[in-house]
Amino acid sequence: MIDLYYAPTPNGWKISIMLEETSTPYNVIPVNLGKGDQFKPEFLAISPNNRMPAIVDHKGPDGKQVSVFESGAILMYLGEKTGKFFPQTPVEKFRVLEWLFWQVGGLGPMAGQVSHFVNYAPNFPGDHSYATERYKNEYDRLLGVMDTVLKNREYLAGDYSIADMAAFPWVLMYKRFGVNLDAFDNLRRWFDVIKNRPAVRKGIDLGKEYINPSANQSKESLKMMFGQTADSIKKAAEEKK
Ligand SMILES: N[C@@H](CCC(=O)N[C@@H](CS)C(=O)NCC(=O)O)C(=O)O
Repeated sequence: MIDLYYAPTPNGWKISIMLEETSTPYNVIPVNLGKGDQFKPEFLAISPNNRMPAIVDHKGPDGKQVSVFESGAILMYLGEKTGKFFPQTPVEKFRVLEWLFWQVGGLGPMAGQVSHFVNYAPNFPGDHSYATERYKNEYDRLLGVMDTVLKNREYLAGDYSIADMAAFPWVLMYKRFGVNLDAFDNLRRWFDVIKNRPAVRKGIDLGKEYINPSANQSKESLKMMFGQTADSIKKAAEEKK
């Protein structure tokens, strides 16, 4: 059995989708980010970056327990464990890895910044227009990269793979970022096909009941999420002991 440390956000959905796609049995351990569960010492022992998702596989390689943090690493782990959606032949494997790394190093962080400046920064004083525009443009550029590639391929790396599962949740959020997909016909086709996969729908629905938008915008939550420093994490972890 796999324990999934989870909150219903794009990074969490990548893993719930993969677990559903591969019919892997799992047990959800909710991580309430607005309440600071990510600073609990027992969580930091698994995920030292105080971010979810993370997993613990009680029957890892050689039957031993293993934990994995970082969504890209978790997708690779599950792909290797199940033998699904992550081809192991050299050329196909690196096609998938190109797009997986593109997502975890580019699309995810840039979309995360769009989300921050569109949805959260207005709670803080100052003019955020330069940063908002900068990240919206970069998100748009990255959507354009996908659209171009998807002109000649059904999925990012050829066949449906962990690379698509990584990218999809960050496209799913486009409306919340004040963006539309009108200029991207190929991306739209890809998006609609993936959105209608039953396992994707199940993965995205996981933990819907934990979403509490007003709690996310409370003063305490905002400070918890966006006021983090090395020192504040140490203090929060001490308090959670
Ligand atoms: N690079 C990480 C990013 C994970 C991440 O940013 N998770 C967010 C939620 S989407 C989180 O746990 N935030 C907690 C916090 O900011 O304290 C991954 O891909 O797993």
